[in-house]
Amino acid sequence: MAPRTDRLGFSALADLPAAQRPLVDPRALGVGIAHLGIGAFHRAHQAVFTEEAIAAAGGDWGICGVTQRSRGVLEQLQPQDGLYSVLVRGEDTSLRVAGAVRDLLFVAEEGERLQALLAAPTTRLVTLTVTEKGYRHDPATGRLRRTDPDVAADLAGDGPPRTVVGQLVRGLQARRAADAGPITLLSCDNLPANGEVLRGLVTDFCAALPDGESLATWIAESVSFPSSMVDRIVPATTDDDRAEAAKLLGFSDRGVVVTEPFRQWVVEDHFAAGRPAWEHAGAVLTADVAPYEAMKLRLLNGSHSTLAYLGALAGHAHVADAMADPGIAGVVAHLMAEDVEPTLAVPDGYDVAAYQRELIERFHNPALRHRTVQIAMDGTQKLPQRLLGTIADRLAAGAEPRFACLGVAAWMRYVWTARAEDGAPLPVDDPLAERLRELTADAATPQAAVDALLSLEEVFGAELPANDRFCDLVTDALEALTKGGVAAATQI
Ligand code: CS2
Repeated sequence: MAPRTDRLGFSALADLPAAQRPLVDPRALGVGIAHLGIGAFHRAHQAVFTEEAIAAAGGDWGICGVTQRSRGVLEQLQPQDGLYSVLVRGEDTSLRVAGAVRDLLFVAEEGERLQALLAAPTTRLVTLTVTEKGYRHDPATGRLRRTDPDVAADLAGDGPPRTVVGQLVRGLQARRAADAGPITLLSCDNLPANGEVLRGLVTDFCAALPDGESLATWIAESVSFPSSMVDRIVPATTDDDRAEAAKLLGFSDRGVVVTEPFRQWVVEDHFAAGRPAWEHAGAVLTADVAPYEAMKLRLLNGSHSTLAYLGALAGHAHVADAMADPGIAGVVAHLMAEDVEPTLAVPDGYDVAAYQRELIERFHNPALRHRTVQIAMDGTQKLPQRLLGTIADRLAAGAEPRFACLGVAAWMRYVWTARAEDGAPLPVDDPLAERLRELTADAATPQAAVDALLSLEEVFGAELPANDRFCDLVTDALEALTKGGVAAATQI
C-alpha cells in the first residue's frame, strides 16, 4: 500500500475504495473534447457529466483542458495524471476522483499545440468556460470589442492569438486547411444565448480578416454553436478544502474542487460532429434553451449578484452568512418573485415557485463557503444579463422593479466606495476597474455616482439611462444604502 502522504495520480487508484475511483479507466480514454478555461467550474460540472456519459454509453470523449493565463491548473493536475477529486458538500459530504480530463495545455506557452488540437479530426467538440469577460464583447450589444488591444493584435496576426475568439478562429482556419471535418463550439458560460453570442463573435472576427470571407462560409457550413445553460455552485477551493480532501482520500490532491449536490445542464441539441451521451448523466437536451437560460441567469445569478454586493457591503464574507441576514434574504425572495418571475417564459412543466425555494435553500447551504467577493467580481460583465434585462422588461410592463434596482445600486455602492460599511476594503476586480475608479473618483453624492456610472454605455446601453423611472429607483436605493446602510436599504 502506498504511503498515505503520496499525491493523487494513476498509481494511487488501486488503493482507493471503489466508491472513490473514476467511473471510467482514464488510461484507456482518447481525447475528443478541447475545453477552454479549465477552472474549478468545468471540473465540477461538464467534466463530471462527460465522465458519467462515457461510463454509460462509451466514446472517446476525454478532455484536453486548456488554460489561458497561468500555469496554476497545470501544476495542480499534470503531476496527478489529470486526476482530481470532486468534494460534494450537502447534508453529507462525499468525494470521488474524476477521470475525464486526459490532457492539459497552457496556451501562453503552447499556442501551436492548441492549433493542432483544434485541427485534429479526433477533436469533435470544443467547450468553453472562459467567464463573461473572456469573450471580449460589449455586454450591452454582444459585439466583438475590436478596439480591445488583444483583439486588435489577434486580428493583425501579431504572434500567437491571445484571445479566446482569436484562438478559435485561427484553430478553425487550421482545421479547414487540414480538411478535418465539422466541429461544435459549445459555450458553457453564464450569458444569454451564449451559442449565438459566440457565433456572432467568431463571425465578427472573420469579417475583420482580409481573407475572412471564405473562412466564414466554411464555418457556416461546418461548425455548430449550440447554446447551453449550466448550473452548479462551485466556490474557489481553499486550503481547508485541500486538507479535508487529503483526509478523505488518503492522498494529497492539489486539484480538488468543492461543490454542492445540485447540478443542471440544459443543452441545445445541435452538434455538428457528435457529442457524449450527456442525457445518461441527467443533462436535458432540447431544441430551445432560451427559457431555461433566462430563468437561471435572472433568478439564480441575479439574486447571487444582489446578495453578493449587499452582503459584502454589510461585512458578510460568505453567501450563507448574507442569507442569514433577514433583510438580505427578504430582498432576494422579493427580487425573484416580484421582479424576475413575471418576466419569464417558464419552460413547460417547470414549477418556478419550487425552483425559487430550492435556490434559497442552495444559497443557505452552510457547508459551502462561497465568498461574496468572488461573486462580486466582474460586475460590469454580469449586470446586463443578471439584472438589467429584468429591469428593462418590468419597466416596459409599467412596473417598478425595486429589488433589481437595489441590486444595481448595491453594485454602484461597492465600486464607488470599494469599502464595506465597517471600513474594510473591498476588491474591485473587473476588466473595467480603472474606468470605474475614474468615473466615480469625484462623485460626492449618490446622484453623482449614479450619473457617472450610467454613462457606461457598453454596460447599460442607451435606453435604460434615459429612463427617468429607472434612474430614480437606482438613485433612491443608492441614497438609502449611503445614509442607512444595508440594514436600512433592505427594510421592505
Ligand atoms: C456566480 C456563479 O460567481 C458568480 O458570479 O453567480 O458562478 C454561480 O455560482 C453559478 O452560475 C451557479 O451555477
